[in-house]
Amino acid sequence: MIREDIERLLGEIDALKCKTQKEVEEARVKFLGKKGEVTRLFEEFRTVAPELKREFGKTLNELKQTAAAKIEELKNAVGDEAAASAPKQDLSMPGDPMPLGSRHPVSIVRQEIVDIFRKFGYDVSEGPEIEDDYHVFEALNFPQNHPARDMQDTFFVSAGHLNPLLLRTHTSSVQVRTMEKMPLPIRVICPGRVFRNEAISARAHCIFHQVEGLYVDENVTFADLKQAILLFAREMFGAETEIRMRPSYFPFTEPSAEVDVSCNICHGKGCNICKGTGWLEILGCGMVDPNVLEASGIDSRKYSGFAFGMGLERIAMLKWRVNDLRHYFENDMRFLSEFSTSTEV
Ligand code: 2U9
Repeated sequence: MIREDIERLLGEIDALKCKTQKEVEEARVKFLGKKGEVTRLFEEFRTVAPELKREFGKTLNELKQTAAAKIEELKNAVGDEAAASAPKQDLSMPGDPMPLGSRHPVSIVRQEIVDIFRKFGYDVSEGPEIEDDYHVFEALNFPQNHPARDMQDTFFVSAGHLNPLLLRTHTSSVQVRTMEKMPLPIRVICPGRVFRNEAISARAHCIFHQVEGLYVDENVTFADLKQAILLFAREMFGAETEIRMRPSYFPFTEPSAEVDVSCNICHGKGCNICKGTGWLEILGCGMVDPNVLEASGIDSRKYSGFAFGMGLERIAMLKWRVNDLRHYFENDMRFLSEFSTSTEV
């Protein structure tokens, strides 16, 4: 009885054909599953007379191995059939092109300014956005009662002690750190993000970007400052550009000035960008106050310096005639994709 069953099953297994993985699995269950035919024969084997056990044991094991091998063979073959019937792919076809992004207008302007000053021999330095009161205010000659030191104007990270931590309100702190650790002469520009506690509007934001510059050496004069700013303005806004300086006040420079460039839209005739004046304000500057040099350990009788600072959003607004500062922070793709330039990678 068991002998006939083994022979019948060997014939069935040999003739087995499957088209799908599902059919292979059904065949596996039929022969080798817990209640499958081969498994059932192993149970029947227990009742075989002892003198026949050796012979049947061997053939039963062979049957099990044959079934397992056949199932494995079918599993692989059916897999191949599925792959063969899959749609043909041409792997040499070019991929779908990915649209190139464009650089943010503030990054474009920063890069232009950095490139100009590098050409003039300036190093570039960056520093921490979370700073201490000393490097943002104290070392820069801000009096104790200056409004910038107020919670209304500055974001404090920690308060209640002598040198609280705060979000820097200008990148001048990077120049202070440069003066503390670098040998003279110093020629450095410091691009970076700054924070002021301002209500957000078309003309003000609580975050913006600056590039500040500092030059300290023996015999640095206001004439050097004026020439540096003129050369910068002509590189940045065109060779015909003129500058004018108006007296101003900053705690860290004396004397101080605000700088306008001639309007390159109306060339002095007066337009709505320059509000009919023929001039556009682009930066502030001045001779570094001797107190500021001394605070960082520089002898103000031997050395002098000039410094300047500009807001990048403002320069970008003039360059592309953007009328609302908030566009720079909203990441609206319709706005950002206007600024593709040849400098992109
Ligand atoms: C040191 C000494 C002096 C940096 C300067 C300005 C003038 C200035 C404003 C422009 C527009 C800030 O972004 S803005 O609001 N900046 O007018 N900044 S002089 O003077 C320094 C810096 C560092 C050690």
